[in-house]
Amino acid sequence: MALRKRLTEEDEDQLREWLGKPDAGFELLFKASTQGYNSATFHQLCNNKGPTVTVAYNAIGWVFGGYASEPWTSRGSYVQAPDSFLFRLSNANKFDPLKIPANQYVQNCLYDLQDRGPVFGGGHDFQVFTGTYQANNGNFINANGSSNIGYTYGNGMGHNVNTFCGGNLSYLDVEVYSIGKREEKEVPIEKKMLQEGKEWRKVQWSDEERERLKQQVAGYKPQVCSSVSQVNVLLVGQVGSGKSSFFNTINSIYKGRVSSQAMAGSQPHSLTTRYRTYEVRGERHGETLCFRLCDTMGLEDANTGLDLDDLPYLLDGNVPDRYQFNAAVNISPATPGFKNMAGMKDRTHCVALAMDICNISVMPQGAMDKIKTIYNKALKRGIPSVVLLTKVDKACEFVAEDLSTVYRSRFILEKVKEVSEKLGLPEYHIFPVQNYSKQTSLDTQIDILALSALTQILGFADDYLDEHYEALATENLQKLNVKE
Ligand SMILES: Nc1nc2c(ncn2[C@@H]2O[C@H](COP(=O)(O)OP(=O)(O)OP(=O)(O)O)[C@@H](O)[C@H]2O)c(=O)[nH]1
Ligand SMILES: [Mg+2]
Repeated sequence: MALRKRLTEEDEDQLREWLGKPDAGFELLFKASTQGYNSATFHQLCNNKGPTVTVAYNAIGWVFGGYASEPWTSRGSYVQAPDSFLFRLSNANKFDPLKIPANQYVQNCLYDLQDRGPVFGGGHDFQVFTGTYQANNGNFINANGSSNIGYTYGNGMGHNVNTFCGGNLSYLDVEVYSIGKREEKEVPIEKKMLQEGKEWRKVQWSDEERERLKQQVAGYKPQVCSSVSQVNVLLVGQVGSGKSSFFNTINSIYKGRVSSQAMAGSQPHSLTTRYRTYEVRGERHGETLCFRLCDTMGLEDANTGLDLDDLPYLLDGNVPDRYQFNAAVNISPATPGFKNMAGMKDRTHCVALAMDICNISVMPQGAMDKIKTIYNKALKRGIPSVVLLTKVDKACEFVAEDLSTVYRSRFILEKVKEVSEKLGLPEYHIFPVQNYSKQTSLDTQIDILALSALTQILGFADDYLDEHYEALATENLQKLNVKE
């Protein structure tokens, strides 16, 4: 069974620095908490392995130990190893790391006896343990360790058992590492970034750009026909994918504060149970902007959630605002408020499929199939679809810290490609976004990303109107109503 290292990456870096070996790797040879505080086992596993590092972890969270520049071999004597040193690594008290060199009686640097664990120094400056104690598996153990700094190590430097290990030799663990070549670790894709300047989409991250996009969206008017004064964007997607939050994000931008008009939150079942056709008011004159964001109940795996049989009516604009979704009864012309005479102005002009970026790869096939079905139903009507890839802040640490790195993230790029492939949707219809979720004030970068997505959505809605100009002119919608 592979032993699990307790030594942190940060502490390894510190040891590399002290050793002057940036390429040093630390291979765990012996771990007392699982193999026992057993001197014979220590020698069996650590003898003749070259220089070693012994690291102790005590009951008050201090990490300390010694570097043996010569190998252990059970010589039965002291060993001259002047490059050896004792050390204290970062610890619970956040002291600076400390290196205590061998500066006196260097012929006594190591005491290499078969019936003792590692012993450093002629005064037994640090005797890690002696004899045999059982494995303590995460409990603390007093294994007869002792420390008497200042004989071989740190002579005249003022160090003692308190500065070395907080005066505590009750161990959580003791580990011994050999020093080899550092393994090239595979960097997980979540941490891979493209170089600056190599973004896969170009965005200007400035207040001016936010303002420009904001004005562009506020000034948007459907191009083709005066009968459509607002385009309808249908938000659909799995429960919790961020549909309502996307509306809240756009609404916040124009309200000038983080707003939560649409209920958003994490629940096993959809928090949104009513169909809502949200409008957004412009900041300056309070005029209604020329789009509606139509929020729906979330898709679920089983027979709950949005029923795909209701979808044609949503696409065709038959469903009244505030319609209460009902798992037991599908929408039909008998539904109260059903808009029988739905015209071009009522229809969906663009479908926005909200998908949580962290779920893409683990999404059950059934859920992906539902999204595909929605996309295909829209496609049959000629309605364009986009994907809002939400929660990008949860996908990568560096994106969480600085959203302007979103187009340098390989992980996000990979997800865009994955979604594009799974749905058969071009990549330029897929928009990574971060919705307001925990922020209390507006954020330029969040706004730029959301507004960029929205300007594209409005453009696609215009394309749809352009394409169906003829039907629009005659309101001959019959051929557009596929009802499937
Ligand atoms: N960190 C983060 N959280 C988000 C983001 N978008 C949404 N959330 C959170 O995810 C949860 C679900 O968001 P909602 O907007 O309610 O999702 P929904 O798709 O409307 O869900 P239902 O109405 O239940 O189907 C909420 O707790 C949001 O705050 C995002 O981009 N980043
Ligand atoms: Mg919702």
